[in-house]
Amino acid sequence: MEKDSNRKIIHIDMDAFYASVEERDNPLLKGKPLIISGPPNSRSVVCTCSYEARKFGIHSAMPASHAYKKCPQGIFIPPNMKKYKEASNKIRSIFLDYTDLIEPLSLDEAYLDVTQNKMNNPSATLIANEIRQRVKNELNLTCSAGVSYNKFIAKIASDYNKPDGITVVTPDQGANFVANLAVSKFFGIGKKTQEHMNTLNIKTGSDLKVFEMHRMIKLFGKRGPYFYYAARGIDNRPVTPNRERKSFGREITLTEDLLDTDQIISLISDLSERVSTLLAGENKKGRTITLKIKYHDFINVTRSQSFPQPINDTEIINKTAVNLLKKTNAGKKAIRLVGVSISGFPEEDKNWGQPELPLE
Ligand code: TTP
Ligand code: MG
Repeated sequence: MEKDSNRKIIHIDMDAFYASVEERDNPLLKGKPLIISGPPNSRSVVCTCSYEARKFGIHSAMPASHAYKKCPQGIFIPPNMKKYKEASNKIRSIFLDYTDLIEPLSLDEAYLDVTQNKMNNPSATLIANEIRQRVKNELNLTCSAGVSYNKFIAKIASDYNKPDGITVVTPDQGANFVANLAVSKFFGIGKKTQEHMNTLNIKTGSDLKVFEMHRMIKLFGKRGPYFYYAARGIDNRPVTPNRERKSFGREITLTEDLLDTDQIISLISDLSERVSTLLAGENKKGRTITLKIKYHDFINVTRSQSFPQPINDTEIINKTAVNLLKKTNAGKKAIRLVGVSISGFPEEDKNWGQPELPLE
């Protein structure tokens, strides 16, 4: 595979998105530890929290009750998806001034391919800065940007100078950037693969790079080629606008294994809401709901249900996913990941070809 370094890819990710929208709309909240979740005495989980709250060790997907223990003076506010969706649409319309090649990953995150762009601006860095400035001026929110020649590096770069920062990795710097990268940052490397790599003494991109393709495949199976190329700073996946996606899904990896069914149901409700928001944004309906569970021992199961008519309703997605949960051993066996997705779009393009990177 040729190293495709001619592209210009920007990854944009909003800073503490839901929390920042709430702070913006109520300045009294500014600088306070703000937690977006249901009440702390409920089974709810944290959607996100302000950077101030992160200082107390609070993070996404943590039970709200834990967040309360860590920071009793925290301000707990329930999510208002309509507001976040509205902000997300406005951000998207800013992106559209530059390119139609936009691949949203969630309400607050997207890849943009600006190799060719509507401004005829040859500098992706200037475009990224302009977008950041416009998001600030027009939405009164901050975001962070990663600019590079592929999606893999752009996404990692956007996290480097968070919040309100930008990181540029040029094609010349790519190999070095990846060489110094902890393998945990690679897409699709979870705890289990990390442990496997640890036993092989692989800690960074440069440790990974020593393996030839055949060895990589022997060690990591079908994900071998991805690791082989990623370690060399190569990722030729195109920026794929959503209409070409065959499924929309969201999943949460838990920091601690979870046995409590009520808490899993609460996570499913959060995920269903996010999946349905994604669908609404793309004006899509799907026929098949899939629940994915990964148990503490890393065994994955998926359970699906299909409907005669395509749907997009949050309640139906949620109810279906919760019903599917009963067909798993969750509640008996602790889990470490839960995911909800929808597929089976009527207008699906059967020739859709580019596979996503393999997930663990
Ligand atoms: P993130 O981009 O992961 O987080 P963030 O924007 O809040 O913070 P950061 O500055 O680190 O980017 O997710 C975007 C939004 O998605 C987040 O504001 C809330 C929502 N979300 C959930 O509801 N549950 C989750 O488990 C996660 C990870 C995010
Ligand atoms: Mg974000």
